[in-house]
Amino acid sequence: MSNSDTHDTSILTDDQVTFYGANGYLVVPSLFTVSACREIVGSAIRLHGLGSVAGCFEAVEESEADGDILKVYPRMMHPHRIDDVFMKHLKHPGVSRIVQALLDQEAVGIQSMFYWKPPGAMGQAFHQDSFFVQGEPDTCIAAWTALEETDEDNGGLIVVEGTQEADLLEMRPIDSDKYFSTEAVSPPVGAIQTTVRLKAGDTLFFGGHLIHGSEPNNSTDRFRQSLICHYVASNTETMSESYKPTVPLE
Ligand SMILES: O=C(O)CCC(=O)C(=O)O
Repeated sequence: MSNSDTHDTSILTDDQVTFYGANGYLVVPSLFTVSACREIVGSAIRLHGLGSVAGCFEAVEESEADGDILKVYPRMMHPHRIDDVFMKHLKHPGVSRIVQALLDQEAVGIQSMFYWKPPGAMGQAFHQDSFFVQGEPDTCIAAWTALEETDEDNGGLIVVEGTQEADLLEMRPIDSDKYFSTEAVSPPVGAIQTTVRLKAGDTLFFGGHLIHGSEPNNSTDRFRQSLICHYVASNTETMSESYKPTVPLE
C-alpha cells in the first residue's frame, strides 16, 4: 500500500524517478559532503585499528594474508551496530528521503557495510541483494555511496541494465580468483553491463533484483572505499534474521 502522504517525493525530479523506473538504478551526485566522506573513512580507520570486532570484521597482518589483501582490509559488516558515525549515516536524511521516495513507502535501515577494496583486491561476483534479504514483501533497496572516486580501474560497481524486474535467479558455485564470493548468478545473455563511475559523495541507488557486482581493483595505488547501506519498507513482515534489528529512519 502506498504511503505517499507520509513521505517527501520532492527530493527527486520526475526525470530521476523515470530513470530509476526504466533502468533500476539512479545516481544522485554529491549527496554526501566531503567532510561526511572523511568522517566515515575516519571511523573505518579507527575500527580497523582494533584488529577485529566480533560480527563486523577480522583483519590479519599482511604477513599472514597469503597474498590476499582483503584479509588485511576485510569489509565491515553492520558497523552501525558498534559505531555512532555509521549509525548516523545509515540514517542519512538525504538517503532516507530518496529511498522512501523510490519505494513510495516508509522505510527502515537493515544493513550498513564498509568496503576498503584496496589495490589488487578481488571483486564480488554478480548477485541480487533480495536473494539474501528474503524480505516479504520484497522491497530491498541499496544506497551505495562512493567515498572516493570509482571507475573501471579500481573495481567500480557494475550494474546489469534492465534486470530490475528479473526473478531471483539461482546462485551457482563459481571458482574464480577474480571474486571473493563463491556463488553467482548468470546475467541474461546480451544484457548490457555498465560500470557506474562515481565521485566521492555520489550515491548509487538500486533495487534488490538488479543484478550487480564488481571486478577486481586493478589499479596499483587507488583504494575504492565505499559505504553500502540497505533498506526495506517498514511494513516488511519477514526477512532474514541477520538484518535485524532494523533501524528506524528519521
Ligand atoms: O561494492 C562491491 O564491489 C559489491 C557490493 C555489493 O554488491 C553489495 O553490497 O551487494
